[in-house]
Amino acid sequence: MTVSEDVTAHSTSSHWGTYEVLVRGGTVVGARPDPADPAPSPLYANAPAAQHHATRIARPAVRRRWLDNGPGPDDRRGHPDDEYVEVDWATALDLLAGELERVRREHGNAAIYGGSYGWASAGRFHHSQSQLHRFLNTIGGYTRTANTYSHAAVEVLFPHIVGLPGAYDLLYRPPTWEAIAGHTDLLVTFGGLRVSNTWIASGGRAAHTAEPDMRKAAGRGTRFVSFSPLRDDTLDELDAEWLAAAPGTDTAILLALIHVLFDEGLADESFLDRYTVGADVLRDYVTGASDGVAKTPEWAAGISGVDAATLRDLARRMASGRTLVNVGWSVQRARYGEQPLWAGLALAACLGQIGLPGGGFASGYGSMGNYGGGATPHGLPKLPQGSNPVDSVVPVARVSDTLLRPGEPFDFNGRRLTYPDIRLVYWSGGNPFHHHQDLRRLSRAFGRPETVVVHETHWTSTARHADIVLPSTTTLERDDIAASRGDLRLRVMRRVVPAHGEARDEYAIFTDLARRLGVEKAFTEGRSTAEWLEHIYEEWRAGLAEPVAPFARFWEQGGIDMPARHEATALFGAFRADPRGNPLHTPSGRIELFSETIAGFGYADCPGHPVWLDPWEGADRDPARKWPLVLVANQPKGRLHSQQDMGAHSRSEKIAGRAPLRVHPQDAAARGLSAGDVVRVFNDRGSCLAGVVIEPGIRRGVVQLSTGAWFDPSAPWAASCVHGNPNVLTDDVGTSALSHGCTGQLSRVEVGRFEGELPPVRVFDPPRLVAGEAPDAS
Ligand SMILES: Nc1nc2c(c(=O)[nH]1)N[C@H]1C(S)=C(S)[C@@H](COP(=O)(O)OP(=O)(O)OC[C@H]3O[C@@H](n4cnc5c(=O)[nH]c(N)nc54)[C@H](O)[C@@H]3O)O[C@H]1N2
Ligand SMILES: Nc1nc2c(c(=O)[nH]1)N[C@H]1C(S)=C(S)[C@@H](COP(=O)(O)OP(=O)(O)OC[C@H]3O[C@@H](n4cnc5c(=O)[nH]c(N)nc54)[C@H](O)[C@@H]3O)O[C@H]1N2
Ligand SMILES: [Mo]
Repeated sequence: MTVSEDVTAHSTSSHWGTYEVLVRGGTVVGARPDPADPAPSPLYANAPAAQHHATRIARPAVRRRWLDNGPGPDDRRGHPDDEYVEVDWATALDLLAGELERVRREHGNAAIYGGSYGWASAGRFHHSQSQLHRFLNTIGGYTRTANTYSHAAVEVLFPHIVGLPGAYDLLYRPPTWEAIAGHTDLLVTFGGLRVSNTWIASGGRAAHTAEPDMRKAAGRGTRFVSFSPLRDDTLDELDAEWLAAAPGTDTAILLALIHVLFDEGLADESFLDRYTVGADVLRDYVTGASDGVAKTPEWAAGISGVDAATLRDLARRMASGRTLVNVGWSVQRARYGEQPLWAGLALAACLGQIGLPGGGFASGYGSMGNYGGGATPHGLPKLPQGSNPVDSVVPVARVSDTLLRPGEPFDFNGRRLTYPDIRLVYWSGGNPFHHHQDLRRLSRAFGRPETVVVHETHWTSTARHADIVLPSTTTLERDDIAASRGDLRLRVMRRVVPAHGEARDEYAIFTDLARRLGVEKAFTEGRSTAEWLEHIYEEWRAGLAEPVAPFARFWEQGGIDMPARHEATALFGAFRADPRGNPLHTPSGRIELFSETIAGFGYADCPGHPVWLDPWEGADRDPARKWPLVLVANQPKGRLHSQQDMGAHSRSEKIAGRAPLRVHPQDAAARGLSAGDVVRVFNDRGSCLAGVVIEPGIRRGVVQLSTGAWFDPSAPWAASCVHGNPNVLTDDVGTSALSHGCTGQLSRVEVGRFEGELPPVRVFDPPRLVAGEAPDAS
């Protein structure tokens, strides 16, 4: 569409939704929301600066030290002054193919760490991880990773206690917002309903519907209670009751609510008898019969800071109408993160409304844009990844342990596994130097392998830890198909600008590598990109019950509306209607409030029923140095994770170029801090700089620094990260031996004004690049 004489507008798609980019002469000069989106996310405004930024990778590059010394451990990986030699594609791919060949021959395919966790970009075909996994499977497999950073505890715990597919239904087919508006009297959420998080859905959503849906539910009379350290975790218009509990104490609150239900005869005993096992164990625990500690509201008040009368009253209100309990993903992204999930399900079971429309338990409202947006009975077009012949797996958030502890055994979900001996790390479409905990430890871990390979669009901190860096195109530079799970529309994403520098599509890169390794045909199946797009679409279309347009028409039209959507059935409705005929796939066929399986694992950090475990005990409660503030490292509202951090919208939130740190006025006053000050946030693990924002709507004693500022270790005398990445402060420990989920949400810190000369942020400058000659073959 022509906007002015020389500017055209093009629709594109991203994890933060569809939007339009404005292009002049092959350059993105602007962006604007999709006019059809009822509540567009402001993140589109990051695209223009990011697309042509100085940190775009223009040519393949090889770390000087790796070129000179050959493969091997190197503690200098990630050093801000390291030099990269730019080489041509043939040279880079020859080097990489030779190295993959060597590692496979000398150490076997399990020595390749190929999990490559990360969000990459929207697009069903050029999806980085699918491309990488398909390629690695074609050459004999790799060490993969299990589960996600988002909600590993949900993924591992729920199959035990509600079975499969119940656990998937809980994640992907919860009550719709429409069902909530129609049936739910009270939605009690732990971890808020953060609107900025609903801007995101993996693969992008055709329209942002969560915020208008929340408003609609409020308008139809649904009341909201939000347990959260941040007031703005719920939209003002919801008029939610904000209960600013101490972070990490949700389980104590949930147990106290259960205590009231048992104590006052409000628990639905017939539901517990008919649909659950272990209610007696749970009762003995909350009343204190089994451990001498009654989990009363007074007990929980002492732990959480929410007063007992409020909790008692809330339990009664929950029992008096249709109630939905939501435990947001953030709450499980902390030590013992399985417990609030299990306790939340147990509370919903005691209320007896699981399986009723708009009632029961959920985990994900306010965490992702498509949660509650309805489900579709069919999947999405996708690139087949083949199968991995190597049986080597590690929990995704144990990446540093994997690299630092080869050969060491560890427990994981009832299995005893051993960390593989990784020689080559291959990452494409993720930024572990944004996403993982204790980044200084991760940096040491990345010093261990012999070779690190990264495909990236930009010189992220992860790319700067790599020996071989290959430039990938962005979504604006290639044709693709976009949609997220449960989406309303499958969209065409057309290429709108030429590739930056010599950047290439992942598919082209892997095709050339596969050719060098003698497996081109197996990788490509003889198809070009255009043929693959048509193929995956037609494969998908063939599986649909209703007819949709053939590929040519889909492409021509720019998209199709998604066929048949599921009837809004209640989650676990069939089980409720006939528990014998439709048992859950758990050992008992019921909801397990006590799990013999989990108890049998013998994990002190995740016993056989929900329990209160203090997340700080033995962790950050160093008696000698009590860190007084709890740091909440939640999702950034200015961008998706670390993506497009140099974009206009993301930068507009920074203070003196640093990530914003929100501080309660009294905590600020106690430290002599004012708005706009640059501070050092620190603990035993590291420190980062940040800019102060005074925020009355935060629980006292809590500070908030969202994730995703690009990790900048260029001035270690000032701070481990001068830009404000909270993962220099977080503890690299899993939720428990059950799921080993990410615990990055919470840590303990102190904050003080930064004194001295403020070091510049250097991470938005490219690294030292020199033009290379092809290395000699010797
Ligand atoms: N402290 C703390 N840490 C956390 C969390 C937390 O709550 N607290 N949350 C965690 C969660 S839930 C998640 S999901 C993770 C997210 O962590 P990541 O998913 O790793 O973060 P992203 O910044 O999205 O990284 C994606 C990378 O892919 C690159 N990319 C984009 N398109 C392409 C492409 O086409 N090809 C290639 N090769 N690369 C591309 C981008 O430039 C970017 O660097 O962070 C986790 N980390
Ligand atoms: N804009 C934007 N949206 C995103 C993302 C992004 O990077 N940017 N990332 C996406 C991804 S990959 C994921 S997995 C989801 C994650 O979705 P969530 O995990 O739900 O999101 P968070 O923002 O990490 O946390 C939500 C809120 O939980 C509260 N909270 C933290 N700790 C506690 C606690 O102990 N108890 C209680 N009751 N509340 C607590 C915090 O105040 C925080 O704002 O977000 C998605 N949405
Ligand atoms: Mo996530």
